[in-house]
Amino acid sequence: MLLLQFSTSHYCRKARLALGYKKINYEVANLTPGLHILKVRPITGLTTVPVLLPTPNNVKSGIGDSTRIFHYLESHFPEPSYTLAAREQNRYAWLLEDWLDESIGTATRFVYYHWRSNEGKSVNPSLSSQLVINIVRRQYGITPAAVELAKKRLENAMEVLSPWKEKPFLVGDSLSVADLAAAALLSPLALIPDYKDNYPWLFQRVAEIHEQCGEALPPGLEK
Ligand SMILES: N[C@@H](CCC(=O)N[C@@H](CS)C(=O)NCC(=O)O)C(=O)O
Repeated sequence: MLLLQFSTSHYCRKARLALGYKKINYEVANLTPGLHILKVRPITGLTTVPVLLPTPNNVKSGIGDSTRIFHYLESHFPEPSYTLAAREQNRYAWLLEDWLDESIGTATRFVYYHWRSNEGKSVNPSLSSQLVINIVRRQYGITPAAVELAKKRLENAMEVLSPWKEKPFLVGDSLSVADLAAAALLSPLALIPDYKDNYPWLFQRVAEIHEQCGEALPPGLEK
């Protein structure tokens, strides 16, 4: 199995968490942002990574979008499962997964890249890094006004994710797609002191899930 990815993408991290949770052997191919389109569009019709190739020499098997990758893995590698036994709970876990993917992962991206080009510039002040960050900001329309809206969405997300304060699972009594998606899509915030200091419970769960999935901890949480 081969995962086409950007090494720093939180959506690719989301796919890796699912692969790791299910203890599947896989290789990664790190693509160059921009040029990646030449590789992935003919396979999936999309311009985004991650893309999973269950059979690397048959590109027709390619699966684009991390949510579709979750579904594919659950149907082909059922154990260990991230489907919840109670149907209502499982439905809610997938709803959270979709919201995390479509709304919160994007909000994280806005807040993270804005921070990297301002207070967080010292993470990598090199011209090449700042150039890439500026290209990303322009590509996604990361303006100060949009960043403010993203911060509000993240504030609301902390309320929705508050079950993590009391127990290791967002829904029900076992790990679900909601836990995997949240652990990946909020992980870039671990580098931002305001988030790291205000939401210690969040990053404790993010770290626990990474450990359970055999995935290296994200920047800001390494030991
Ligand atoms: N909903 C998609 C989002 C994936 C996504 O936004 N990937 C970004 C990297 S973090 C990407 O490939 N961007 C490049 C582009 O849009 O051209 C998923 O879950 O796979």
